[in-house]
Amino acid sequence: MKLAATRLSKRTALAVGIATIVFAGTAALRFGAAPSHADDTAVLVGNVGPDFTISLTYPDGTPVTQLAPGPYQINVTDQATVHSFHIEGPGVSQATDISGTGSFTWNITFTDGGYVFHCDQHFTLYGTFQVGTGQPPMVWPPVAPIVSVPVAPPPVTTVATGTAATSSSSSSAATGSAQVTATAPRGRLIATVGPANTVTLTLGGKPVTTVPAGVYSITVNDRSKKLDTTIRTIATFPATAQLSTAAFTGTKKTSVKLTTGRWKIYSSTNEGSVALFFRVS
Ligand SMILES: [Cu+2]
Repeated sequence: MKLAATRLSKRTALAVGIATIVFAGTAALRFGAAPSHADDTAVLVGNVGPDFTISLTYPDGTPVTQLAPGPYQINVTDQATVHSFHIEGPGVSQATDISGTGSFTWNITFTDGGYVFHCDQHFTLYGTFQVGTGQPPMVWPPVAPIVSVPVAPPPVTTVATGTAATSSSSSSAATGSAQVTATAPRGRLIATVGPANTVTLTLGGKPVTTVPAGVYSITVNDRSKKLDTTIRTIATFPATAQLSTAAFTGTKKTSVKLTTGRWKIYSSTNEGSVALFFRVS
C-alpha cells in the first residue's frame, strides 16, 4: 500500500509536468494581467492529502502553472496529518502544519519568479509554477549536500564515544596536520535501516528525539537490499546526504554536521513509510 502511494506520487509529479505543457498557454491567456483592484483578487485552491497528493489549481480544477504577478487569495485545505502545504518562492513562504489539518485562507502577492508548493516532510510531493513570463523556473528540490566533516578522535579527557579504534591517536600533540581542521564529534549516532520497512536512530543506545547541534559520527547499518539511507534537513533550502545506497547492505561510517532545526533520516526509495524525524537544538 505504501509502495503504491510512492509510485502514485511519481505519477502525480509526471502528470503535473504534462499539465504544465498542456495548460501553460491557456493559463497565460486567462490570467494575462494582474488583478487591478483588491476586489478582483483572483482565487486559487491549494490542497494536500488525504493521500500522497498535492495540488494548486484554479477554482475549476485546472492546475496552476503560470500566473501574472499580483495579489491572490489561496484557499488551502490540508487533509493530512503527515503532510504540509508549503508555498514558497520570491518573497513568499507560507505553510500549514505537518501534523495539523484544516482550511486556511491566505492572501499572497506573487512577484516575478519561480514558485513551488510542496510538503515539508516529503520532497517528492510538490508542484511548481511561474509568475511573470520568461522567469527562471523553481528548481526543486533545491538541495545542497550536507557537509561531511572529518572527525577527530575525542580528547582523552572526555567520555569516549567510540572504542579502541580511536584511542590510539588521542594524544592531541600527535594528531598530525590533517586533524587541525577536524572537529571532535559530539557523539556517535547509529542508524539502522531494514530489513523490514523501518529506520531507527540512536545515540548512546537511546532513540534520538533531540540532540545538540554539532558534528556527529554516524554508523549506518543498512540491512536491506531495497532501502537506501538518506538524511536531510527540513528547511527552506534543505541539505541532504545519502549515507547508503538502496542496493548496499552492510555497515558504513561517516560524519554529519547537524545544524539547528528539524531533521529527517529516511529511505528515499520508500519515503512515505521509512522515515524518522528528530530535532537539533
Ligand atoms: Cu508529506
